[in-house]
Amino acid sequence: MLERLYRRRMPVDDVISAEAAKTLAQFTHEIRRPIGLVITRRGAVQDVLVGAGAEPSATTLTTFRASPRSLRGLRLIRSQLKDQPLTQEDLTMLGLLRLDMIGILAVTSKGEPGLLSLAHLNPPTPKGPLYTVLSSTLAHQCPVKFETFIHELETDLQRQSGSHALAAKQTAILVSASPKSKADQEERLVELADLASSADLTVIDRLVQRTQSGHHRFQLGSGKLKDVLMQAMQQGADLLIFDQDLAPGQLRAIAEITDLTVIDRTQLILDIFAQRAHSREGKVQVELAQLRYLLPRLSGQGTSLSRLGGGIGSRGPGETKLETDRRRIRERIDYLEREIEGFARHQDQRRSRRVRQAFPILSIVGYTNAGKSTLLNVLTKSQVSTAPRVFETLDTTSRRLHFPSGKEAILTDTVGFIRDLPKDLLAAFRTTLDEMRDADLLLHVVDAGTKDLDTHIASVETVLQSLTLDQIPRVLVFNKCDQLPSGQAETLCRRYSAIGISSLRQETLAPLIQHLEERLSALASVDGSPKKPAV
Ligand SMILES: Nc1nc2c(ncn2[C@@H]2O[C@H](COP(=O)(O)OP(=O)(O)OP(=O)(O)O)[C@@H](O)[C@H]2O)c(=O)[nH]1
Ligand SMILES: [Mg+2]
Repeated sequence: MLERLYRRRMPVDDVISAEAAKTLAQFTHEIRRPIGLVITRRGAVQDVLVGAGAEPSATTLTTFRASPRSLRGLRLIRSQLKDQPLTQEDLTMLGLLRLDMIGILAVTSKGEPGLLSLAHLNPPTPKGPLYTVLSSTLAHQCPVKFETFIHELETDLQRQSGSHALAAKQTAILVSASPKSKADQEERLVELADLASSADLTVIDRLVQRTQSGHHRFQLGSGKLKDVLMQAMQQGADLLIFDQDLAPGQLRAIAEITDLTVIDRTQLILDIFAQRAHSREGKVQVELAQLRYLLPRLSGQGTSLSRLGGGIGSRGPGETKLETDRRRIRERIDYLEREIEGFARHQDQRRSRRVRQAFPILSIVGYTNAGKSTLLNVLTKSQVSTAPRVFETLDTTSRRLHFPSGKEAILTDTVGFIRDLPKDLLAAFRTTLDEMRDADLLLHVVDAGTKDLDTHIASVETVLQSLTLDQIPRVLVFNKCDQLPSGQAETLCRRYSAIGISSLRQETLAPLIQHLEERLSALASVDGSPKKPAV
């Protein structure tokens, strides 16, 4: 019986043809249940959904994908036995699925088509309403010329997004949902915003939600999540970034209800690493971490693979490989692991060469953006790239350091740390981080001006411990002291037993250089190691 609904193609300018409305009303009357018609722009019925609970979803409609800048190309007209207006749920569905239109057709007690209520989305604006509800009319008197109408609406949508396109940057909304206090969460979002801008994204909004613990399905309640998604759509955001790690199941559940790209902090960090990796070793390590992250998140059918795998902009060395299936990903992981073992062997040879050179080794470690590379540059007159963004450096650089006394040492700079460093990334960067094992002394560089001084210090300590590098003697160096009010740097340094410097000002470095030389001499005389005669 329902086949009759499928067979007929409607004129493209009818929201629903008088004939289809009649058939729909008749069937609804007979089976006493609502029926939904999913209709394409060409007027064909793509799907018939029977029953009150039957709803289309982002995954069932994947043949028609929608972006924040376009509509889905499908409209939903649902019959209803009672004469009721469009509900909030209908309007949420309109927004989340980016349907061309949603409509409710009331069915009279005689089984004839009654009033038709329609709603459509508006072009995104920061404050304006997301949708417009049109006044109801009888189905055959509906004044909307559908094809013309939808063409104009899409033109408006694209014009709106034109301004975004000029900026050539993707836009993101940051979301935090956890039982922690709002203040704590907001503070973490400051760092997430740094990460986002470091990935070349423009952050257009931040949303914080204090949850009871245990929103297992979506990280936050489903009603709230839908609100957040609707806001994101309204503002024309390209992606939503959660500060909390999303479990594979959560990501899948979210992908069911929206086309919007939703990622978590870990994936953002992986994406930044992918953008920054230049050396072969760096690229391999990042790809390995990306694939390990991806593997448990494949949904099986692979439909959402491209949406999850590509990260923000489908960038990175793993990009094309991410389209392959699970087995091939496993093989690739094995292959990359072997390649990394090769790097490790090569590294051993490099190391033993350096040890033969018999210079003491100083390794700079610290939170990302603390000024590590700047310090290496100024101490060794080098030109390692520095930038006011996180994870500028991924590879290890070693340079000769000449002390005023004429003695020499090797100074190395490497990848920075961050709190909750993704464990896959830490594991993948083992070979890079292992270079620090040879250090005689670690220079722990801290941005003295940061508000989260203690968190930064503790995060670095945690990473050092997890790499079992915490046995190596350490010097705490407070950098960027030029940014502190006078006197404060001294107080801080005293409190933490640190040495204060500003890497941008050569003249502030003398005490540090002197301290390093003394420490190295002391170390050499303590262990009496013949391999470090230079100091
Ligand atoms: N005001 C001030 N800025 C500094 C100082 N040292 C470094 N910077 C700036 O801080 C930013 C980060 O410096 P980098 O040397 O790239 O930091 P990093 O620790 O190597 O960062 P990653 O490699 O990303 O982990 C750059 O914009 C530097 O110019 C300093 O002493 N004072
Ligand atoms: Mg650096």
